[in-house]
Amino acid sequence: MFGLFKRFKEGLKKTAESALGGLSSLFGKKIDESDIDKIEETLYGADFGYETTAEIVDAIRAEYKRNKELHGKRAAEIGAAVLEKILDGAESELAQSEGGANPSVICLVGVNGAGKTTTAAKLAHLLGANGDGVVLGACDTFRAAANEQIREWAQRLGVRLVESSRGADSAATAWDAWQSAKAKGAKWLVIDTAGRLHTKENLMGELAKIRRVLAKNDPAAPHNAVIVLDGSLGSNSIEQAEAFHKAFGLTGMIITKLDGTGKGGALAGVYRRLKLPILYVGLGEKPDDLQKFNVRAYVNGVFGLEAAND
Ligand SMILES: Nc1nc2c(ncn2[C@@H]2O[C@H](COP(=O)(O)OP(=O)(O)O)[C@@H](O)[C@H]2O)c(=O)[nH]1
Ligand SMILES: [Mg+2]
Repeated sequence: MFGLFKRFKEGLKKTAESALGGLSSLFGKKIDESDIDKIEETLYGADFGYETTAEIVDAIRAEYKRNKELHGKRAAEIGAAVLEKILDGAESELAQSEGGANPSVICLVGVNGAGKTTTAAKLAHLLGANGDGVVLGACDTFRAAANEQIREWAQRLGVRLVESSRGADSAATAWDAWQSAKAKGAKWLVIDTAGRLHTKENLMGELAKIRRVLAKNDPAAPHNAVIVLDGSLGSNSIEQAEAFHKAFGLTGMIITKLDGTGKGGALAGVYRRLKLPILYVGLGEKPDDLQKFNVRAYVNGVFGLEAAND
């Protein structure tokens, strides 16, 4: 566990700054009404949304009513407890194939630039770190640069890659990738797909085809249908996630770029609405910056609190 809280705290620095409007600067002293108003305003600014902001601030206000000596740090702890409860159930493990006879498939979907390809590579690296076999399927067959980008990652991280020529049928590539993973006895198959607008029906249809082809190999595949969301897009990601969920039947989410944004609060809004587990979060651009989502570490990072065991 060592280092996990620190990693989240580091990655969530910008959100913590905008969420708290410097609440951590109030840690050592008593707060007043205007501080609470400021906390409310800044929680909106970090894209926590109306409901979550209201619940957090109501709890702080209620305590302030009872105790006018309320310190900033205690207020942060109260807020953290509320947020932790909102995110109850958000942690989860990747689903695995029954009995492990077939590769466990993770299919990453989402709009362009969300971080799918980077995340596919990081995830393959992470899953392979303990010796499990991993195959990466390059099913973004639209863009010329797509293959090069994922190939570069695969070479750098030493991950086995199955790709096809540009313009090839992405579902056919998914088929090849599954066959290769099966033949190699790989435990995991991570499939990267082309970015698509959730409003384009034909592209959404292509995802359905990838699913059908995978299911011919293994009716349970893909075991994980995961949307990759750009965490810096704030509340816009809710609409995206809903559309993909409707078209593709998502099982989980990965939220990227939490390090690059002050809007890391949107994660709570997406979870509230979709109630899909947040499997991993992206806290930077390095391979090790993809981290398993941990509610306590996220919440403490947001509220600038230290973890007892870190
Ligand atoms: N700072 C930061 N950048 C990220 C993260 N994840 C992805 N990126 C960057 O986001 C950009 C788009 O990523 P890419 O994987 O190509 O997105 P795709 O179009 O969905 O495949 C790239 O420049 C990535 O380096 C993250 O967690 N943090
Ligand atoms: Mg890509």
